[in-house]
Amino acid sequence: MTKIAEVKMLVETGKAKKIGACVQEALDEGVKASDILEAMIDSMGVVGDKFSAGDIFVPEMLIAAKAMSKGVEVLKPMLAGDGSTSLGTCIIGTVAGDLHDIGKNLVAMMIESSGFDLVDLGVDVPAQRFVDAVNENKNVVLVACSGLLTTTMPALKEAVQTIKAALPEMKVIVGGAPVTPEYAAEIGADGYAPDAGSAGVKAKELVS
Ligand code: B12
Repeated sequence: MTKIAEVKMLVETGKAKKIGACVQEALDEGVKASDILEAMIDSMGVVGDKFSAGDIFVPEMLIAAKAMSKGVEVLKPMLAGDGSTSLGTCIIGTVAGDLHDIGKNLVAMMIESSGFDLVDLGVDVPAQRFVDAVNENKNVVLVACSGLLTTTMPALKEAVQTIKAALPEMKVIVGGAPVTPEYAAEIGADGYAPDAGSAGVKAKELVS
């Protein structure tokens, strides 16, 4: 089995203890960090499909997520930039009712590496908390909201509308698997990106 296939298998079977070493071995063999990340994201798709099909349940999704996070920890130094410049502060969080954070964490990493200072509010963030965080932190230029469930898309809308009502000039970027560019525009967000790499690029575009 190739190292990358092994990494995928370790994510799908949720082997958090073994994955760090395996990711490191893949890197040592010359596999690119971005290819390893892509393979792990693919694996989370496989996990989601198995969940939809009723072959696995929430605990298995959770251990797969833990394994993915451990793998990302090893890749982080290769994927993130040096953060030496600052375009301002970005507040990020997953909206109320939603506990998914892997995608949000990857987006946070790429926005940070695009030159922003980052304040991560975590998951299940009430709309007003985004506004409070803008007021509590210095030089906030962007708020990024993540939503992974169709049932939390209304919470995404509430977050954007609460931010815009309190802070009309603040730029807001949204994303997450069920979010489309059309939905982002409809709820009044300034930007949308489908993945972490393009989130970094879009974030920069929005504030320049
Ligand atoms: C892992 C996982 C979990 C874990 C989460 C652990 C964690 N720490 O994150 C746990 C077990 C907690 C979980 C719980 C649930 N989950 Co879940 N979960 C997943 C799974 C398998 C992977 C998600 C993931 O990490 N993907 C990998 C990352 C890298 O991708 P991503 O999140 O999409 O992020 C990328 C983009 O969307 C984008 N992006 C994300 N955020 C943002 C933000 C901005 C600003 C931008 C620009 C871009 C952006 O960039 C990211 C990086 O490239 C998905 C299946 C799937 N295919 O996604 C289901 C999935 C999302 N879950 C689902 C469900 C149903 C649930 C539960 C309701 C199950 C239950 N019955 O309890 C609960 C809900 C709990 C809650 N209240 O949130 C469904 C959602 C269906 C739907 N359409 O609403 C999915 C799709 C599974 C399925 N096929 O049915 N889950």
